[in-house]
Amino acid sequence: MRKILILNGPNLNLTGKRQPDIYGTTTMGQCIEALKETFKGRLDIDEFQTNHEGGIIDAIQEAADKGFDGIVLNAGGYSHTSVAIRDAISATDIPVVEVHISNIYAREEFRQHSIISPACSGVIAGFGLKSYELAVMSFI
Ligand code: CA2
Repeated sequence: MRKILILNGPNLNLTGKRQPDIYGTTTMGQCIEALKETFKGRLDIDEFQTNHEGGIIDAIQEAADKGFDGIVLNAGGYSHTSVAIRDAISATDIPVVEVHISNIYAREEFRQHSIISPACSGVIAGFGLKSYELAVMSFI
Protein backbone atom coordinates (compact mmCIF):
# COMPACT_ATOMS: atom_id res chain seq x y z
CA MET A 1 0.00 0.00 0.00
CA ARG A 2 1.28 3.49 -0.88
CA LYS A 3 2.38 5.65 2.03
CA ILE A 4 1.51 9.37 1.95
CA LEU A 5 2.84 12.09 4.25
CA ILE A 6 0.62 15.05 5.04
CA LEU A 7 3.11 17.76 5.91
CA ASN A 8 1.70 20.87 7.58
CA GLY A 9 3.67 24.04 8.19
CA PRO A 10 3.33 27.00 10.56
CA ASN A 11 0.06 27.76 12.32
CA LEU A 12 -1.83 24.89 10.76
CA ASN A 13 -2.14 23.40 14.26
CA LEU A 14 -4.56 26.31 14.90
CA THR A 15 -7.00 25.19 12.21
CA GLY A 16 -10.51 24.89 13.64
CA LYS A 17 -9.49 26.89 16.69
CA ARG A 18 -8.94 30.43 15.27
CA GLN A 19 -10.24 32.45 12.27
CA PRO A 20 -13.08 29.99 11.45
CA ASP A 21 -14.36 32.36 8.74
CA ILE A 22 -11.23 31.59 6.69
CA TYR A 23 -10.10 28.16 7.89
CA GLY A 24 -13.37 26.54 9.08
CA THR A 25 -14.27 24.88 12.39
CA THR A 26 -12.88 21.38 11.86
CA THR A 27 -9.55 20.79 13.60
CA MET A 28 -6.54 19.39 11.75
CA GLY A 29 -6.70 16.33 14.01
CA GLN A 30 -10.29 15.68 12.95
CA CYS A 31 -9.33 16.23 9.30
CA ILE A 32 -6.50 13.66 9.49
CA GLU A 33 -8.71 11.08 11.25
CA ALA A 34 -11.37 11.53 8.54
CA LEU A 35 -8.74 11.11 5.79
CA LYS A 36 -7.41 7.91 7.39
CA GLU A 37 -10.99 6.56 7.47
CA THR A 38 -11.78 7.64 3.88
CA PHE A 39 -8.62 6.06 2.44
CA LYS A 40 -8.52 3.00 4.75
CA GLY A 41 -7.18 -0.04 2.87
CA ARG A 42 -6.09 2.12 -0.08
CA LEU A 43 -3.42 4.48 1.30
CA ASP A 44 -1.36 4.59 4.47
CA ILE A 45 -1.59 8.19 5.74
CA ASP A 46 0.73 9.88 8.26
CA GLU A 47 0.76 13.53 9.35
CA PHE A 48 3.52 15.81 10.61
CA GLN A 49 3.15 19.48 11.59
CA THR A 50 5.93 21.91 12.40
CA ASN A 51 6.08 25.66 12.87
CA HIS A 52 9.70 25.71 11.65
CA GLU A 53 11.00 26.12 8.10
CA GLY A 54 13.91 23.74 8.71
CA GLY A 55 11.51 21.13 10.08
CA ILE A 56 9.60 21.17 6.81
CA ILE A 57 12.87 20.80 4.86
CA ASP A 58 14.05 17.91 7.08
CA ALA A 59 10.71 16.13 6.64
CA ILE A 60 10.86 16.50 2.84
CA GLN A 61 14.47 15.25 2.74
CA GLU A 62 13.69 12.25 4.97
CA ALA A 63 10.34 11.25 3.44
CA ALA A 64 11.64 8.95 0.68
CA ASP A 65 13.98 7.11 3.09
CA LYS A 66 11.08 6.63 5.49
CA GLY A 67 9.16 4.86 2.73
CA PHE A 68 6.76 7.61 1.74
CA ASP A 69 5.60 7.55 -1.89
CA GLY A 70 4.30 11.12 -1.91
CA ILE A 71 3.80 14.27 0.13
CA VAL A 72 0.77 16.52 0.48
CA LEU A 73 2.32 19.80 1.59
CA ASN A 74 0.71 22.86 3.11
CA ALA A 75 3.74 25.02 3.81
CA GLY A 76 1.47 27.77 5.22
CA GLY A 77 3.00 31.25 5.02
CA TYR A 78 6.32 29.78 3.83
CA SER A 79 4.61 28.90 0.54
CA HIS A 80 4.97 32.55 -0.40
CA THR A 81 8.56 33.09 0.73
CA SER A 82 10.73 30.00 1.03
CA VAL A 83 13.36 29.34 -1.64
CA ALA A 84 14.80 26.69 0.72
CA ILE A 85 11.55 24.68 0.83
CA ARG A 86 11.26 24.94 -2.95
CA ASP A 87 14.83 23.62 -3.28
CA ALA A 88 14.00 20.67 -0.99
CA ILE A 89 10.93 19.84 -3.10
CA SER A 90 13.03 19.99 -6.28
CA ALA A 91 15.63 17.69 -4.71
CA THR A 92 13.29 14.91 -3.57
CA ASP A 93 12.49 11.96 -5.82
CA ILE A 94 8.89 11.67 -4.65
CA PRO A 95 5.99 13.84 -5.86
CA VAL A 96 4.86 16.75 -3.70
CA VAL A 97 1.32 18.11 -4.07
CA GLU A 98 0.87 21.64 -2.74
CA VAL A 99 -2.35 22.26 -0.86
CA HIS A 100 -4.08 25.32 0.61
CA ILE A 101 -7.23 25.49 2.66
CA SER A 102 -8.11 28.94 1.39
CA ASN A 103 -8.17 30.23 -2.17
CA ILE A 104 -4.87 32.10 -2.01
CA TYR A 105 -5.69 33.83 -5.33
CA ALA A 106 -8.72 35.54 -3.76
CA ARG A 107 -6.79 36.87 -0.77
CA GLU A 108 -4.17 39.56 -0.12
CA GLU A 109 -1.71 40.19 -2.93
CA PHE A 110 1.23 38.76 -0.95
CA ARG A 111 -0.58 35.39 -0.76
CA GLN A 112 -1.40 35.25 -4.45
CA HIS A 113 2.03 33.99 -5.44
CA SER A 114 3.41 30.67 -4.28
CA ILE A 115 7.17 30.34 -4.65
CA ILE A 116 6.98 26.55 -4.23
CA SER A 117 4.34 25.78 -6.90
CA PRO A 118 6.73 25.31 -9.86
CA ALA A 119 8.56 22.55 -7.95
CA CYS A 120 5.34 20.70 -7.06
CA SER A 121 3.60 18.10 -9.18
CA GLY A 122 0.21 19.77 -8.63
CA VAL A 123 -1.62 22.42 -6.62
CA ILE A 124 -5.01 22.38 -4.92
CA ALA A 125 -6.38 25.45 -3.15
CA GLY A 126 -9.62 26.90 -1.94
CA PHE A 127 -11.77 23.93 -0.92
CA GLY A 128 -11.35 24.24 2.81
CA LEU A 129 -10.06 21.08 4.49
CA LYS A 130 -11.51 19.16 1.53
CA SER A 131 -8.42 20.42 -0.36
CA TYR A 132 -6.47 17.75 1.57
CA GLU A 133 -8.83 14.98 0.47
CA LEU A 134 -8.58 16.10 -3.17
CA ALA A 135 -4.78 16.21 -2.92
CA VAL A 136 -4.58 12.74 -1.32
CA MET A 137 -6.94 11.44 -4.01
CA SER A 138 -4.32 12.33 -6.62
CA PHE A 139 -2.15 9.48 -5.25
CA ILE A 140 -4.83 6.80 -5.90
O1 CA2 B 1 -4.89 28.53 2.94
C1 CA2 B 1 -3.91 27.92 3.40
O2 CA2 B 1 -3.90 26.72 3.61
C2 CA2 B 1 -2.66 28.71 3.80
O3 CA2 B 1 -1.52 27.92 3.46
C3 CA2 B 1 -2.74 28.89 5.30
C4 CA2 B 1 -1.62 29.74 5.87
C5 CA2 B 1 -1.48 31.06 5.11
O4 CA2 B 1 -0.35 31.77 5.57
C6 CA2 B 1 -1.36 30.83 3.62
O5 CA2 B 1 -1.29 32.08 2.97
C7 CA2 B 1 -2.53 30.04 3.09
C8 CA2 B 1 -1.91 30.05 7.35
C9 CA2 B 1 -1.86 28.80 8.18
C10 CA2 B 1 -3.08 28.68 9.01
O6 CA2 B 1 -3.12 29.71 9.97
C11 CA2 B 1 -4.19 29.73 10.80
C12 CA2 B 1 -4.27 30.81 11.64
C13 CA2 B 1 -5.32 30.90 12.51
C14 CA2 B 1 -6.28 29.89 12.54
C15 CA2 B 1 -6.18 28.80 11.70
C16 CA2 B 1 -5.13 28.71 10.83
